Amino acid sequence: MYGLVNAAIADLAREIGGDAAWQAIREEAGLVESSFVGMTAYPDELTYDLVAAAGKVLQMSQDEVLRAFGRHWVRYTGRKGWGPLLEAAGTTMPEVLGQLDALHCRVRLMLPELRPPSFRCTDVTASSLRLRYYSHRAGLAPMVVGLVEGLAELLDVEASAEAVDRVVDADAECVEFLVCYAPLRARV
Ligand code: 1MF
Repeated sequence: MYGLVNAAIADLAREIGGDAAWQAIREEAGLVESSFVGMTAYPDELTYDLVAAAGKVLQMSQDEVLRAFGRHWVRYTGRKGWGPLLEAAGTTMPEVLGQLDALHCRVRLMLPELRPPSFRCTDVTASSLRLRYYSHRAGLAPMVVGLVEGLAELLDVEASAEAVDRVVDADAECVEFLVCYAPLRARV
């Protein structure tokens, strides 16, 4: 994945456990690099190794690391200048979630090696929707729960996501989430 992802993991680790924790994670993952170039593509294995090492060092389960990472990703990319990209996607949960593929298309114009997941919304009501997540990568679904929580923070609404169905392949994954959010108010 692009270096921005690994840099966000490093930033999260430092936020939780300080620089000592990040150095321990680097060592545990056998990482040679001391920093990442945001727009350079790194092997996915590196990211998986970092998540595993972070779990060990920070004494969190893989699911907890992935969920914390998802939440952090929205904050971190916002801080790094990508906030407007997300803000342009909409102002409500269903709007933003429905625009994620278009958003990734735009990023892909700059980063041809991007392999973004695909998100599809169905059964949209004023307070819930079903979100299908199709990924080229296996095992990252807990991250989506955090991404939804991060978006909720950004949009200043209450929201939650819970996996309700999944189909897993060796190298791909499709998970359906039930996403609940504070009821949308009719616009005046
Ligand atoms: O293939 C990739 O390298 C890749 C990297 C990041 C694919 C997707 C993503 C973003 N995605 C991370 C989890 C992927 C899990 C999976 O593969 O199943 C999160 C997608 C997402 C979901 C909900 C809400 C917001 C989301 O992300 C918004 C977003 C997406 C991409 C970027 C920023 C915000 C982005 C921006 C610049 C990048 C890379 C990604 O790289 C640069 C470019 C120029 C200068 C510096 C960095």
